[in-house]
Amino acid sequence: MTLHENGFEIFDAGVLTQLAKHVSLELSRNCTVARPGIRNTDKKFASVYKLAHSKYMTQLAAHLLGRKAHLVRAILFNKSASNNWAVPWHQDKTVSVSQQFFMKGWRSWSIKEGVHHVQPSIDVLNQMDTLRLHLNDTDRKNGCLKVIPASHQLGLLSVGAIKTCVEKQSAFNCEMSTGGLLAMRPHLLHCSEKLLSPSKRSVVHSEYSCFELPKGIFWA
Ligand SMILES: O=C(O)CCC(=O)C(=O)O
Repeated sequence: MTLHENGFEIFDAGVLTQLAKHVSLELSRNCTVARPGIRNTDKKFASVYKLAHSKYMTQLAAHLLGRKAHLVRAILFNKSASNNWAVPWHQDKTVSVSQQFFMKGWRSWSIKEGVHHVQPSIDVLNQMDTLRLHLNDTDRKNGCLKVIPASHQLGLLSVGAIKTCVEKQSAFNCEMSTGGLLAMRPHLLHCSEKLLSPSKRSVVHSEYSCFELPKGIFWA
């Protein structure tokens, strides 16, 4: 299954196991926030910065996109018995940038945690990949990510179109081992369910893009 055709691809990234362990250790010591998603994680935790800028991650992102890629944002998705949550089927349509600017097709500007967020046009999403590093073994019982293969090829979908697509097509459960890496297009339809077992599930979700922003604007 390739990222290009299916919108996702699983890599046996044994090489990342050590980095995953460092991230887990730092988070177990210093991450006290119990929220589904912690934004700007690369700016809050040195081990996540190291991971997101590691040679393996940046080279893989560039290889998958066919051009040099930059980190757009890094989010930690944490699920545990005391911080249990689910997300419905959706597409990731938002990026974060250093300041607001005008560009055709970019809309819905907002500020989250002091950072400008915006929905870019679909051609930008097609020039992005998300690399999700798993910090624990993850399966259906502890809320692994579910995806609808190839749904990124349908473009940006309305709520009704998402419902139809999910009813008609089978979902794939992205069951992964610790240190496993899932690459996906941001607009691949995905969701995840609550934990049904006591084993926690943490993922560092890093988005990269080869899209060239206007001069003086940076991914934030
Ligand atoms: O990690 C998850 O379970 C959900 C992640 C998510 O909602 C997202 O990537 O937008």
